[in-house]
Amino acid sequence: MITLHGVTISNYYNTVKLAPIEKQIAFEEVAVFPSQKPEVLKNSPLGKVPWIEVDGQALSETNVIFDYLEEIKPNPPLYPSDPFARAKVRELVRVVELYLDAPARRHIASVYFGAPVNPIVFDEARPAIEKGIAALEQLAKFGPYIAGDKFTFADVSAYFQLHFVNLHTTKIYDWNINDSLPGLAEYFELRRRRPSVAEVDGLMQAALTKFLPA
Ligand SMILES: N[C@@H](CCC(=O)N[C@@H](CS)C(=O)NCC(=O)O)C(=O)O
Repeated sequence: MITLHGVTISNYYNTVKLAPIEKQIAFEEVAVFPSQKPEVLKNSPLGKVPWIEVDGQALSETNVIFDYLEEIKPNPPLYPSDPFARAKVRELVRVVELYLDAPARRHIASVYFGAPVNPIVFDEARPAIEKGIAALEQLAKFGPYIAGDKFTFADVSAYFQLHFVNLHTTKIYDWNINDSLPGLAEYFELRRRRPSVAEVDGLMQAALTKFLPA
């Protein structure tokens, strides 16, 4: 049995949680916050969530967990079989993580914990997110899925990561990224109609409503 460790307010946690649901792999959840405590570090070397535990061994990093799940249960597939199409899905996952989630995340202390906005981060993060959005606009197919006509790991990743970016840009810049990327609002809407996404998203929204500062 796989156990998934992390918290419902974490976009990465929900991203990884969606994957076994989609692949119909049984798992259990263990609630744990990211931290530098030894009991977390021994499982997730940077103290981040999520990680999964399989037969007493821990595995961290979302895209690595995606690959592992695909290998242990190839069906239903969440990567295309064609090697180039598969690499394009990985490219989307990476662009969203490195060039959208990461710059938005610089505001996490303000958005999640109510800290004052750092003026340097305020000036630096927005242009970085704009670059990420331009990259995503070039790569996203919205056909209707983000990598084309099949639901893939790129959708598993994009839904929660982009939601997280929007939470930050809306709060810090009064900027809804749906207004900057044609097709994104419709994409969010469509994805929310997928039962697996609706289930995980509903739990995340409820947890965020309780957790986020007013
Ligand atoms: N690269 C990691 C990122 C995971 C991540 O940043 N998780 C956040 C929660 S959404 C976290 O644990 N943050 C605490 C920290 O960075 O110390 C992955 O792909 O899983």
